[in-house]
Amino acid sequence: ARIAPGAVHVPGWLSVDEQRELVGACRDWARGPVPIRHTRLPNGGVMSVRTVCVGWHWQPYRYTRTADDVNGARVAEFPGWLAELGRRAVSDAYGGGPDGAGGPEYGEYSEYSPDTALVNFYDGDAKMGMHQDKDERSGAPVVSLSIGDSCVFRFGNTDGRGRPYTDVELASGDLFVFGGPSRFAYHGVPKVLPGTGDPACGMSGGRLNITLRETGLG
Ligand code: MD3
Ligand code: FE
Repeated sequence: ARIAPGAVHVPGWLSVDEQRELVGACRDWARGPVPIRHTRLPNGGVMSVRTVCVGWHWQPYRYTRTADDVNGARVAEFPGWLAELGRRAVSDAYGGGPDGAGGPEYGEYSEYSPDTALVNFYDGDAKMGMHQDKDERSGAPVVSLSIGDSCVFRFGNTDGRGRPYTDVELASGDLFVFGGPSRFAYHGVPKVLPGTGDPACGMSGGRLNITLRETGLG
């Protein structure tokens, strides 16, 4: 369903097998070369979610090749199969008939070439405050894949953290693509709904979110 121009939600996009394979890949990345960690914020706080990066290492407010805030190692290489998955995601969301955006008006999905993935793991009371993603030097869409427990995802506007916003429940296997005018909208995760995930998807608790992006860096 189209939530806003360029923002398309495709429930149940990933099969259970695909979810289990993605969880396995995320488990490998979480071990290293740069272990999963609570990102430190410039104001001294730490994020409640744990994050591991692939391709480029994200820290607020920049991307680096090496994790100078963790262990100095170079992050895992961004695999070709994950870029392929991203192209299929944008194509399905934007080309998918009357519910989708209905055409490649927000860029040619055949040229979508994500070079970084941010893997966020939510356990306990982890949440994410309203923010914009603007550390990328590219207006290409962001692809979001959810696995495990469902969450309330809050999709806002480009002016600020407050209303108007729309709350959408994201469940295991759901795809969300944010492009065009939605690319720089404020968004956040006010809560995760414990016990809602199917263990067959590979998560015994908590929520996993994988976002694919183009950094626009060489
Ligand atoms: C809308 N992650 O990693 S995914 C993030 O579920 C992030 O872990 C959330 O926000 C999560 O930055 C939300 C949905 C999402 C991701 C990126 C976006 C929505 C977006 C970028 C622009 C607009
Ligand atoms: Fe974000």
